[in-house]
Amino acid sequence: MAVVLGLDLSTQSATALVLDTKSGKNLATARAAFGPDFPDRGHPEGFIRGGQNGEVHADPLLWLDGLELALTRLAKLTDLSQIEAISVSGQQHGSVYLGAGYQAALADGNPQTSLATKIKPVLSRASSPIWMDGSTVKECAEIAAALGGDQAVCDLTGSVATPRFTGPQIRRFAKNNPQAWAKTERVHLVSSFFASILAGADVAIDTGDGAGMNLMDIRKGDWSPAALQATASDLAKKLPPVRPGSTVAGPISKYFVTRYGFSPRCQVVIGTGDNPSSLVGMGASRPGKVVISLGTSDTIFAAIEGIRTDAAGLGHAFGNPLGGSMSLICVRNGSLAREAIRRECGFKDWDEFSAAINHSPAAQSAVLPMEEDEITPRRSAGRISLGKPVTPQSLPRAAVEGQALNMRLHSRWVGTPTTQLLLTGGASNNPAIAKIFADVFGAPVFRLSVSDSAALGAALRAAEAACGAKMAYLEAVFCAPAPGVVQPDPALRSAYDALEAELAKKLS
Ligand code: ADP
Ligand code: XUL
Repeated sequence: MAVVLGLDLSTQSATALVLDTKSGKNLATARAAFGPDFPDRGHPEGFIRGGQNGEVHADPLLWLDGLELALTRLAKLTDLSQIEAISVSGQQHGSVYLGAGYQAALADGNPQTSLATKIKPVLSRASSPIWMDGSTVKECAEIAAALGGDQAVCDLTGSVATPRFTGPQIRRFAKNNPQAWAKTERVHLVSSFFASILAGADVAIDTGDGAGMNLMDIRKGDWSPAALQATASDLAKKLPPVRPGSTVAGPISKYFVTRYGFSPRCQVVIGTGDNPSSLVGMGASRPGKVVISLGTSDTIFAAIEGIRTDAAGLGHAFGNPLGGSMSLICVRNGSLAREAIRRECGFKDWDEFSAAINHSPAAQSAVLPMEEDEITPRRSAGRISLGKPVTPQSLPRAAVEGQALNMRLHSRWVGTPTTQLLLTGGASNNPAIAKIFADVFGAPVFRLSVSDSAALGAALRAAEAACGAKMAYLEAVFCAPAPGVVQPDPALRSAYDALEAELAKKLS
């Protein structure tokens, strides 16, 4: 049994979580928020607003500074030399482009220069497209045409060609910046980039996160030569290999030993995406449990038997980092839309927002708050109103109900009834929001005692892959539901059915 570290590099923050698997204790959690902790960088939500043609990028150097700040804070809370293994969770689909000299930069153990200082000169693309980027509609059509149409891409890669996915993003870069593409020697996902930073060497992409690229053969768990060819020239040699999530990359780099006091024996396990990582952290890696994550994006996902794909092209099949696959639906207008509504209503905090929810009757009206262009459903920014007209007082409830109904509608293709929901992500701690999800899905809602499920999943994967711990034991110890299950109100069922039917009609 061991002390392990899980790192989550998400859209808005870097989180570091240390567990002692023997005592079952969470020894320390530290976080650095890319916006509030780095006000001079000018990216209050961690990404770069105002890109052309739907581009949304982020600064990989800010992510590196965020990692260093989280580790600096962590070192004040716990002894980092006791950590035996680390793994990483990263926001999915985002990509980092590295050019000549990148391997030496990764291996540079000099503690006097920061990670950002080492990596800056070897970036062949200054910024990283992230999952919010919708600029690649044309490239998606080109990839689909080359591979025989949407259904063929979906059968091959688990998803239709999807604008935020890495393959279409790479294609757009290679087409628009051929010189910079020629200079690119390696494309990493956020998860594999940070695993490489920790290992001080190039590290593989896992099958979980690799499935979010439109490049991996979902059944073989390896790059599809046809998809690579349809995407960009020379892509095969610019990608790291794909490996199972249990792969141990090697010992931590000298930089972390000398700068932060890690043991040179600490092992790095390859990373995965934040949603696959949360699947593990929620104890839901075997089929039967449905997870809803209310973070920057709202996602609903579950481990599934075999592979299922969404004929409507909005849902995805990803790899399950512990083997098999998982379904996923991602809604872009999650927490940032709830924040926008909170601001619009003039509420100073979440307590006021929640009070407004509690003072409005349920299942009367719903609003799908697409404050920015949405990906599920694929729609330009705008709101869809359902049921009775909404008032300023009822808007918070109507908006959260609209978000929950939208998820319910778009997860029907998975085909498994939701008998219980596991809720995670920043907004899951809000009891008024949790109650709406219980009522709309007609299922009890559980939350876990350890929040930060993506970082927790990374820590559990590290313990299993590098320290020989058994996942069944780890789940029993760290993934127990917190007291206070939220029960649904069955009397609301028919009203929500009617609102969902109205939403389906308005979207058809
Ligand atoms: P990510 O991992 O995508 O960076 P998190 O899961 O950490 O995001 O969630 C961050 C979001 O959680 C914030 O944008 C904030 O809007 C939301 N949040 C935090 N606390 C509450 C709350 N009590 N009620 C509703 N939303 C909340
Ligand atoms: C999933 C997705 C987002 C990101 C950021 O497909 O795009 O959930 O992983 O959290």
